[in-house]
Amino acid sequence: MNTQLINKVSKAFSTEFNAEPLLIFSPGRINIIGEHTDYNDGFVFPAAVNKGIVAAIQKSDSNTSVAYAVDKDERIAFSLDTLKPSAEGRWENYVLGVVAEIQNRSKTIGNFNIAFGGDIPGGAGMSSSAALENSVVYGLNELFNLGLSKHDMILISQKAEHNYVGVKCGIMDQYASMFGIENNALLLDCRTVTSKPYEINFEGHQLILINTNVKHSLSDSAYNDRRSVCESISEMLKVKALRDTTEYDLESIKDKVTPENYQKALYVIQENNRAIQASKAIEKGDLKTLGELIYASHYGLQNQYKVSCEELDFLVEQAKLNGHVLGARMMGGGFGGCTINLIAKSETDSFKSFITEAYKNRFNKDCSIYTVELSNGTGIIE
Ligand code: GAF
Repeated sequence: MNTQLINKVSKAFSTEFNAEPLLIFSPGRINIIGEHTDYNDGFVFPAAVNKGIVAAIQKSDSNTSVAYAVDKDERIAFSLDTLKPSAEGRWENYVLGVVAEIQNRSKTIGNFNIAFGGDIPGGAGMSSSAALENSVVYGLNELFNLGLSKHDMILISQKAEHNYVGVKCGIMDQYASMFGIENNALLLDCRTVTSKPYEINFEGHQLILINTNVKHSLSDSAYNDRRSVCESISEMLKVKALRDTTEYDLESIKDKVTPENYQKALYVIQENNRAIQASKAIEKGDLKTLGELIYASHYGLQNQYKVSCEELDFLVEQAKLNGHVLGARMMGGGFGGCTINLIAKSETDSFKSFITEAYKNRFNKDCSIYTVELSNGTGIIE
């Protein structure tokens, strides 16, 4: 865990509020495969990582509550009786949304102060938002003895994102961040919201992330748009979600949907199958197949689901050409953020130099490269 970050947030809280806080760590996540399948009730394969949000929280005697974003040095005071979303794109919506959703469940909380900071690069697609939401709900549950289960908490976080942030996200990010297990990825069934852990120990290989350091602005509206396309096709097929259908069934309505939307639904069906196949490949230690599935996922996201961008495509194309990367793909919602790469450990250093230079030459911009450890989910920092 990042002790520097913990000390920074803890100190900022004490200085700001003159009290001793409860400290929570809530991780970000990676996703090996299964992208845009979660809101289709399908399978995803995420893992919590050792980067995330540290929140310091404590009850307050005041008649307002205060949230302090340490990294931005911004604070807001709010009344628990008159909650409403702030302007679009504001960080406080993640906090206010969680409080509002707790109240919607007829749970009572008193005033509180919270300070938080993080070490997930903004826009990296590693879900700092779910980490923040989870840290808030977890902290409030502890402070006010709300009796919420971890499942209740992730549903509250997800609803906060829907209703206060305006992104109709699935459950993957909140789940991975809350339920992560050290050294494991979780094959999550987003219908039953239950998962099976897989120990990740790739013989001689590792996962690395390459951040494009771009975040194209259409991402939130495009996300909601994809979700409604999937829902309308499910309706046409008279199924609850695309998880319940097959390529064969989809073919039967081919002339009733646009070619673009047909491809989007086809992508979801295929990606859902890839996530399951990937879990089998991992079980068998078949990294070659896993890598091929990862590349196929990217091509689907790029050409069928159309949520990639030039920078992500470039990184994947270069990884493929390089020959030592078994699999690479964009990760998360898309339109920027990171690629995830399955690479031979012995080749990592030379690949890093190669891709750094190639990216700089192509976009006149730096990419950033991270290795992450798979870690436990949201919890109290002792
Ligand atoms: C974002 C969402 F928050 C997730 O629910 C998921 O849909 C992901 O995009 C795409 O797989 O991270």
